[in-house]
Amino acid sequence: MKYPISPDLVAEKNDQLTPDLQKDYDALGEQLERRGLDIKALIRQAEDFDIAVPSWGTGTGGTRFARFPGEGEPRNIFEKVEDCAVINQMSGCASEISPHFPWDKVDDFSELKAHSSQYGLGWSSVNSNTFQDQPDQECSYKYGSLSHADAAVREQAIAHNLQVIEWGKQLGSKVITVWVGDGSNHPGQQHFQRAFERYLASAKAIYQGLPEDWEMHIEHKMFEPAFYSTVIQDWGSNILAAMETGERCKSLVDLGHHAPNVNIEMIVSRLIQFKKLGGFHFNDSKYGDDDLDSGSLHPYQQFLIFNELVDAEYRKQPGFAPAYMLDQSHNVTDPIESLINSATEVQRSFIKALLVDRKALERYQSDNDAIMASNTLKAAFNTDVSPILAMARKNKGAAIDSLATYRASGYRQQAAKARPDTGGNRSGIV
Ligand code: LRH
Ligand code: MN
Repeated sequence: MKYPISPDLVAEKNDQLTPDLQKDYDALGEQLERRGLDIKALIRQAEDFDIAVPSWGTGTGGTRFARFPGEGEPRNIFEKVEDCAVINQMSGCASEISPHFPWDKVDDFSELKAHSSQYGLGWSSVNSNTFQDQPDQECSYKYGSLSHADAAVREQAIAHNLQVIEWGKQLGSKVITVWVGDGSNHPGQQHFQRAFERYLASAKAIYQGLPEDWEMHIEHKMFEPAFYSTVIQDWGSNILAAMETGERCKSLVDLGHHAPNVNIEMIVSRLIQFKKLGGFHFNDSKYGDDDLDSGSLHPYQQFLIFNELVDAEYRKQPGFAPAYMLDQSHNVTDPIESLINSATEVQRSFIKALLVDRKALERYQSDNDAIMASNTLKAAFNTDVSPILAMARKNKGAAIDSLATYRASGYRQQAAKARPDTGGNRSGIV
């Protein structure tokens, strides 16, 4: 196994922090035992938790106004893999990469697979892109792709998705995520039903090419790049499309793709109930699709989402196996630091949700005891599970204090020397 940061440095830093961690861990263990919870079982769950990292999140992101590249930007998917290896080595819970095509296209996928394997990294969902025109493209996606009025454009978009599946098979992926920006900017510009019918026909054509052991995840989004209507605008259009397309076609929930204050945890509950929850793009937002760091603004909402997910596991909900992934844009932070932080913050929401006394909650719910039901969730959320997360990292050879160890490694400064900015590398989303 190859490590981008010296394991000796990680061990040296961990040795300094272990005595205090052990004290905090033992104290939490005693507290949880009094609540009928076994900290050993919780740490195993923390060690098993994993979330995929978006390849496109490793470069500095920007907005339509500007992008301010950081030092040592990854210039290609091979360097993005190295940065993802750092995120996994420091966080201990990010062992898969989600690529985006054609941004991450290579000539030799076996070479890329070998490159990732040496770091112990795998490949999760592959993402297609029919929201940008490529230089050598026949038809433009200006007026849409899978729902375009012109059959030739739809055929081109379908062919691209089938090609992405072929590339994904070479990397060992088992899921394709399909997000399209199709929609309209003017009332009357698009016939809602005909556009949706064209989309459904295209989705079925992609599903026809889906290997038996794969899933297809449809991602909804309220607006942008379309600003009046979007063909897959909300979970309603999404679940209808997933139900129409096929059993292994499911809905993906990107947290930032909803209007402010939408009850996302209830959407998750509905998708679980109808076996149509494919997975998540975790991030946070205050206004639009801000793609900010997960749990940085609404940690209680993220906890409530995991409360639904843990409840489904607790009830042994059939067909429940959602894929977890981050989807963020890092405009003012070191992307590696934000992704380490965010992976851990999503892991934190999961472990806190495991602390919920579900028997008591069920009782309070049937007794309509709202305050005690709410307090039962708050008791879990207000528990500081940091010692469990840190001990899980230590046990996996990751860093007890991930950001301090990453900064002490000087990895970013070394990357800056190794990756001279040719001004051309535009790895983040703009
Ligand atoms: C759309 C989206 C989608 C990706 C893109 C990079 O906003 O969330 O998941 O394809 O970001
Ligand atoms: Mn997304």
